Amino acid sequence: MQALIFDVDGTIADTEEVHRQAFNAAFLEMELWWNWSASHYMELLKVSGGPERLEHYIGGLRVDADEKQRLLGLVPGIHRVKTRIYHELISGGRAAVRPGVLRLIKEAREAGVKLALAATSSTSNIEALVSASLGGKLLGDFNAIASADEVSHKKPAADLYLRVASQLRVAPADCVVIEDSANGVRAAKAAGMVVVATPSRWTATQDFSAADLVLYSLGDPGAPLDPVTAKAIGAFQVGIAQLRALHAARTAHTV
Ligand code: XBP
Ligand code: MG
Repeated sequence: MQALIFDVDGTIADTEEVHRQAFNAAFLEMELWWNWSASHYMELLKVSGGPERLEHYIGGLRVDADEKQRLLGLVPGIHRVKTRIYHELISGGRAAVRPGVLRLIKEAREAGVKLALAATSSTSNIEALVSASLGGKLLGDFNAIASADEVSHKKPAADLYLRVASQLRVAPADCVVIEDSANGVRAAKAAGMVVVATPSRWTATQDFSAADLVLYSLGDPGAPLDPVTAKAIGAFQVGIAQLRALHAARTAHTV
């Protein structure tokens, strides 16, 4: 194991509630009488990427073809307003960092394991989140940050993870990924990486059968994993040692 790659939204912090609020606030500001409920947003999250999610939603509206085209033409503007509002909300500290993330980043750095972020969202969204929730200085801890702006195909395509592996100069098979969504797991597996899924409340019902390990949390001293899970991985929290063991077990046969 040479590198640890974190997905951002839903993995580092529960940002999807903030994205949902930003979408709804953008709809209000632009006098589009749409409102995405939490249950509807859970469905919409199966489409990676805000613009693509908006297009998917518009595609399902019962309006005539001309109105649909007009609305599709508004997507870039809606997404710009949504992103501005997202930055305002996220910089107010709306998204709590998930258990184990800060601890694992520190452990990886101390163990000489390279660190990266691979997000379907934009670079500006990643920087806003990391600055607000992880502390701006932590941005420097990442050897690579790849975002949706830089690839032509978003998750579940492998592009983002292949890009971050090449930025790290590490073979994909030597990377371990932490992901909260089925699209993200599929993308990392398509890139040939070992993946630990930590589903969020938004993705809990998705299919994680492709993941190498599924945990509801990475655990922390203050939020230890339950005894059954702890027995399975040999610790009450996921550390670099557990990730190394998983990586070794999952890559032993591919000599
Ligand atoms: C996150 C996404 C993004 C966010 C919204 O996926 O799919 O679209 O939901 O951000 P991942 P944007 O966790 O795989 O990064 O509106 O900027 O897309
Ligand atoms: Mg995610």
